Amino acid sequence: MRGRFITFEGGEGSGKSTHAALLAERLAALGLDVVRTREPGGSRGAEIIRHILLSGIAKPLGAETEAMLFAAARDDHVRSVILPALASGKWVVCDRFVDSTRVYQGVLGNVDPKLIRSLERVTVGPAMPDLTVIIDVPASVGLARARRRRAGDAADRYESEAIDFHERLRAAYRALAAEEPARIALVDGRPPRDVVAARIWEIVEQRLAPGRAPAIQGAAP
Ligand code: Z5A
Repeated sequence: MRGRFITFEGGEGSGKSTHAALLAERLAALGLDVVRTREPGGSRGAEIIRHILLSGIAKPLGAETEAMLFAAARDDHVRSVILPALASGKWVVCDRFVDSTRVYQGVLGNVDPKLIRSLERVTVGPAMPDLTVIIDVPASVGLARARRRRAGDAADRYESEAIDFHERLRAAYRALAAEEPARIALVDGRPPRDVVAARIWEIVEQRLAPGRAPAIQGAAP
């Protein structure tokens, strides 16, 4: 039986990595075999492209080229990690996926929606997420968390964008959630971590019933 595919989305510092890790642990505690991964990256080839993208050296080439680089990374990740895991019944929890391209390159970067859709068709194919959790926080909250976490290290290519960029990003994610309520759940990321984690777990239970999924033999009880 095919495993389930859950993605986390949201702005910088919203808590995606934190909650992807907590959810993966909780699913594993049920005896499910879970692969936790991220984008850009998650596979050998995609991690090389991640380095190029987050360093900012591709920014002068324009949003269209960046969209194609994210797509190239996704193609490698989907084929070499996500689809094989799902096919063997594993659950996959991924920090960012296709909605990041829709929002960052599509909405914020003004890349032609036709190109975004074509890239999606080629790279995602049958790997559309069963559930996407968008963690919603005001830009000021997310950026403050990200700043605290990096404690003096340099801001990356996206964190150094102006606050207005991050507010537009938030609005674009909220619009996506309204467009696709069957796949996407919007979760308020402002409360304390355990409150947000409990809300996410409630959504996962309601929509995907992990307790009734067959555990993979040999996985932890
Ligand atoms: N990108 C793109 O443009 N197009 C694409 O197709 C894809 C990506 C796939 C990846 O950056 C960048 O690539 C991303 C979009 C672009 N850029 N941005 N922005 P990344 O992977 O380096 O960074 P990120 O994805 O933005 O993640 P992040 O900055 O690491 O944030 P996060 O994962 O959402 O947050 P976190 O690490 O879980 O939490 C941040 C801190 O807040 C941390 O210290 C936590 O302990 C704390 N935290 C978490 N939750 C709470 C609560 N509830 N209360 C208080 N503190 C909390």
